[in-house]
Amino acid sequence: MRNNAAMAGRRRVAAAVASVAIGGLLTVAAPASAGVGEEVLSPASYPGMTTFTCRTNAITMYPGQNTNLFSGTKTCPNAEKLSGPGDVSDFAPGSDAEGYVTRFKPSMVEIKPDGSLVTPSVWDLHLHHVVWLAPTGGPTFASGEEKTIATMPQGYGLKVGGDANWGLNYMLHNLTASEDRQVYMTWEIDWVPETTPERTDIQPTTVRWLDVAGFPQIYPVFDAERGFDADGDGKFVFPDDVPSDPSAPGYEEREKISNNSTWTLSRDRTLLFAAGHLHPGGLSVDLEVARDGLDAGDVDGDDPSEVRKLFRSDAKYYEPAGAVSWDVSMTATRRSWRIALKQGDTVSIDVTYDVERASWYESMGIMPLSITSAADPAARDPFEDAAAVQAMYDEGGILTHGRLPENIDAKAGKDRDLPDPRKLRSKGRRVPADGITIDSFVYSKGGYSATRDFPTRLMRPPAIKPGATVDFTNLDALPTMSQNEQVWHSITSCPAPCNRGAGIGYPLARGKIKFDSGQLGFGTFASSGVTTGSNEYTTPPLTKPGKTYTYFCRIHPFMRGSIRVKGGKPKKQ
Ligand SMILES: [Cu+2]
Repeated sequence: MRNNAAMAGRRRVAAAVASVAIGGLLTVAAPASAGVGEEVLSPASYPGMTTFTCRTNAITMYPGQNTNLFSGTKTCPNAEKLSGPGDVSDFAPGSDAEGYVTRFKPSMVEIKPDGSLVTPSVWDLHLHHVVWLAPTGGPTFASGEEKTIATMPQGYGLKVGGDANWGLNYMLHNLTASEDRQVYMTWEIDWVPETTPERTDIQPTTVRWLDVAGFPQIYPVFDAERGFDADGDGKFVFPDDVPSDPSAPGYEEREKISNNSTWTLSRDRTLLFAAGHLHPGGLSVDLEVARDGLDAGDVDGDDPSEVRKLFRSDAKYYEPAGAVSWDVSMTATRRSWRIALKQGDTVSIDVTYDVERASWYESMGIMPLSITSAADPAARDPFEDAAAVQAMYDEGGILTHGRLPENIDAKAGKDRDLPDPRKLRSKGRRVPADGITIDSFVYSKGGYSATRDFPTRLMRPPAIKPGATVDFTNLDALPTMSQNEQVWHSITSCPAPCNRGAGIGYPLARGKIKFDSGQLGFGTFASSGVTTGSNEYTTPPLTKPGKTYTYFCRIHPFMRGSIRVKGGKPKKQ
């Protein structure tokens, strides 16, 4: 069954190599505050409100892991009080206490060998996504790297039992080959206990989850690639820009479009809070509503006068390079934002990616809406009071927190003093007849790690004839291995020299010839959509004589390789 005793040994070597890349783990320092004068959303407050931290039990991070997993949790496991009059007994096993969650702040910490807790950097370990599935069913709170804080407006909260059972869907990501590390997923909540008689100062909310690429996909992603912008504006809007012509670029994304990007209301509702989630390259998540009127059509939104914009959740990128990293916060709706909708209205979202600078694979576009059935006098109807709703839209959103030190992509693009692969001699090296393998986080031949002092002789590009394709086999993921033992890698083209430090913002997927293998491996259950279900991949033809093509692994971006096209006549296609 396990053929990986030797594999584990080889991994340890790779881990040693990778530890060079991840040296200086504790270097994160900047405060997690908003910039000077930067406005952030303030939480509501109530008599009896208490702030707790909650966390999972320890979760082991495997070398290179990127699995999509499910488990159970509670409202506030391992609760500790931070402030307020309450106590942790509300969350004890068997507790029949009920209350309202009015603020939810997610994160993840690493348990260091000395027991201290450190929030890991995004280029090392990251919380790629976590979704809390409410006891009543359905996704409710969620987080990606941007760690948006869900804060309900004054007068509203999610009502739940203190000892209620929740589900947890999480994808934690180890960008390195390091082993034997453990993390907690953490969440801080503002908790307002229910009283007898019941409180009148707070109304229950529910969450409606909008997802452009969700159900039936369990791993709700699509690709936003260079060239998908049919109008050449550098932006790809999903799902609106997905072509219906099978020959047009991006048509293959059509099958990823989910009905969950829209929601038709079965009764009147008020929208209270919204914030978008997207990935690097993403610019905004947009929310609008359609109401059918007295026009010829019978489809919601078939007449522009029947559509109103409700909110744009903007990605605020802090790093100078812009929309290429996880150094981002999302705007949420302001406290005054209240939208009254009617039965039959259809709300929908779309997400916009910048596809001019790079291709963005496995991208998301999600916006959970907090809603209530209670009548709110401050709510405005987008059709009966269009000016008021337009004003809310024009005012724009507000951040829920400032720049997070752990999201600063400190390693990306740093000079590692590696030679330019284009300038290295091949010295008679050829791509082997059976192709290039990936073994212990290294592409052989011509593979290198973006670490200082990587041996130049190993970096020499192997050669192929013009127009040839190259086969890759990922030996770190064999069908005989369990999911935790596998390491999924991609082969993704990057522009030469592709020899600088690894991070989310470097390298970028924008090689001269566009290719990406997807994650090579054999994921099971919720991870089956994460991998390609194969550990083999063949590149498109590499055409230009004299050119050196570079590539990297999107999952472990310190992994690089190059191939040179050399000699011979171009191969007939
Ligand atoms: Cu990899």
